[in-house]
Amino acid sequence: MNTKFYVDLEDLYGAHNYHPLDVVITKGKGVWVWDVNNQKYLDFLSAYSAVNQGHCHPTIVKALKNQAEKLTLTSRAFRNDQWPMLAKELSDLTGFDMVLPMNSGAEAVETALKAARMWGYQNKRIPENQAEIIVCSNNFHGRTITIISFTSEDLYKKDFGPFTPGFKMIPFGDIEAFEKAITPNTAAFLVEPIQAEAGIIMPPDGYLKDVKEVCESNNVLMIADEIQTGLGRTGKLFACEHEGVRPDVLIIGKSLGGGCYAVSAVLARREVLGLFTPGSHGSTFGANPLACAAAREALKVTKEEKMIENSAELGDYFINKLKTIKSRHIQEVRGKGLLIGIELKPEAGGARRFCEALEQEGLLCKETHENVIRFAPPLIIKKKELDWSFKRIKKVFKDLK
Ligand code: IF1
Repeated sequence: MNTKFYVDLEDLYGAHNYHPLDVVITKGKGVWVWDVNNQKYLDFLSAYSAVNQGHCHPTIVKALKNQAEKLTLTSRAFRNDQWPMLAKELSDLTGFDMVLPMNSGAEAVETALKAARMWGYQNKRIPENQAEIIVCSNNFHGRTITIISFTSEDLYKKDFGPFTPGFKMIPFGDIEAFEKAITPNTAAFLVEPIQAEAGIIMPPDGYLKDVKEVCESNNVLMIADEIQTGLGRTGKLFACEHEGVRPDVLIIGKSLGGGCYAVSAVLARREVLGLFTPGSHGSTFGANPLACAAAREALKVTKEEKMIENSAELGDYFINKLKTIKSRHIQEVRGKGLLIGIELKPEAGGARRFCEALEQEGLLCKETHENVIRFAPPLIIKKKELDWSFKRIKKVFKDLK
């Protein structure tokens, strides 16, 4: 079966809420994937950082298989023997007291927002239904109606109203705007330590530290969405650590499932997550044994195989190498660890054509917005594979007029 067969089938029966590159992948191993024509590509996106540990990581697959043959789903009506282990291991790894497990990233964000509002009412005595949560412009936190209620991107919200009230938007990186936006009814500030979807936007130095201080002095919770930046992507376990900051509430997802399964979680102190009572929140699949087995092994190999160190070291190496490319198309190369963006000049003709050219060279990347090419290979990538990729990137910048 060739590519066209699958593309036509997908376009006929599948909703068109995406515009994927026309490469039909059928197999993956480590940093490599193969399409239905047996063409081999290096995956330079890692499913938006959900495949940090590489495709079909052998011990994660093994953990999944073993668990699948034993027990897959109990719901939370009963207990299972995997969830308590994952909860403890996550707490040990991160230092947070408690964990609330969900499945998708958006669900975990929703959970964090609920936790923050509940904390606001019960702890801060905010009058009923008056809680405010501050967010940043150009944020990306998911696709539910509440989450798109506070997006600044029209495309994400057009025709999906009416929207959820209770959110206030300020510019990312502007600490004064944040201080000004706080009222006695402010429960929390929700922020990505690096705005990935917005184009790998880094905040000014010291921003997260200032945010944490302002939160503390105003009794406002700092919620960090590390769904994409967490678990090693930026060269630290969490991107907030680059500034020595521990948020009050931390949201993780994506590669928590080891690229095999949808697993997300909210982590916080007992004072916050301890407010949930039976019936106040839940999910049929949250903390299911398969998810927990995958996540446990995903965390284990992330640590044991030194993926975080690799991300820091090779990220630095690669960013510096990319900066040596001399091209009139390039505005800026920026990033942390293996979360890297090349911003093109407005007149470069858009990032999409560069991604299509890179695909021809065997490198799968994705544009973000008009003008940024995003590079986010699995964290297990080796120096020689980055050198291989660099050659192709350099060639594409030379070839494209
Ligand atoms: C898509 C983007 C990346 C996220 C942060 C929450 C979520 C995401 C910081 C929601 C999800 C994904 C969603 C996916 C594409 C991808 C994405 F371009 F859309 F923004 F990675 F940059 N917080 N990001 O990055 O997690 O519910 O999807 O599990 O929507 O196509 P989810």
